Amino acid sequence: MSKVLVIGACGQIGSELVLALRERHGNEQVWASDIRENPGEQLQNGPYKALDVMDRPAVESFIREEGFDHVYLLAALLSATAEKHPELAWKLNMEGLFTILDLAREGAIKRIFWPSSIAVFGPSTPSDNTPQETIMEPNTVYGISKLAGERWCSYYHEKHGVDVRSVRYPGLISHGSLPGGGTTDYAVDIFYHAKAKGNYSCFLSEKTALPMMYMDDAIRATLELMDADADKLKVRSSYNLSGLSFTPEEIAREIKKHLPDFQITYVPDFRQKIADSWPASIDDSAAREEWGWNAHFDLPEMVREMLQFVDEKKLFASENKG
Ligand code: AKB
Repeated sequence: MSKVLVIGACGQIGSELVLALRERHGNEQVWASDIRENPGEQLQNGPYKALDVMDRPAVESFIREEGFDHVYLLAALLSATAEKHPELAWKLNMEGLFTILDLAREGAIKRIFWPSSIAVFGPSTPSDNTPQETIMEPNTVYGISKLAGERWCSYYHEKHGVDVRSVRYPGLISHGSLPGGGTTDYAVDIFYHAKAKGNYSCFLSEKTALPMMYMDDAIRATLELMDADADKLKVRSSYNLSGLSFTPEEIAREIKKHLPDFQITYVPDFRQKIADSWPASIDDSAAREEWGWNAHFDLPEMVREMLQFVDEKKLFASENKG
């Protein structure tokens, strides 16, 4: 049984990953950590530490004191928020990574998971079935930080033998928590609005195809990669990962099969330009060949589950908070 730390545990991925890890390793073995003082109800079933990932001395002394086998470093500013706060995004997305890579180099952590994103690709990347290795010229702050992070992961692995593993997550769709600052958030938002109000004003245009994935698949991918034999893994930057690919128009059509009165309108904002710079679909054959990756959820199944489980009261609660 491994002792595990998840940094950024209160976010969209973290809140579900912690629960999955606690089921595997036991609640007491899996520490959740985030900048918030209190983790909220969902993560109360195990230990929690309030930590600012940019406070290197605090992170170092906590990890050295507790001693962790595996650290999942999820804290980051996503693409849309990062464009509004470029300096903070660069600082947050890079500093925590260096702290964790250095601790692993010194032997204080055995294995790291650090997420990259389809944002590492840019307008000059081939957009359909984007290969694992291709032109990478991201033009967003978030994408630049993720690409730099990938290069550092690969460097620490080659030079210092650090066992760091990563996937390039597509847009993630889940019902556990509301989205937070991404360009692909529309594909989560749409379900809350469909259930609560019967209509949705989409900030991307109807034909914008993007790679997406249902959270169950994303959690499984993360755990499978962390379980894989180290000698099978040839990619130590980050693996392409594919689940679904659809446009706002296509997901709206699927939702209408369940909610025939649902209406969608399109009012693209600054996030359209970010989305236009990203691939439409991803070739994940390296992940399939090297560690047996295979997505399970298709669009109809994902939409069915989301409409079943999304709690639209969360939307009203977040609107009332302002
Ligand atoms: C975002 O939209 O910023 C993220 C991502 C694709 O990494 N969901």
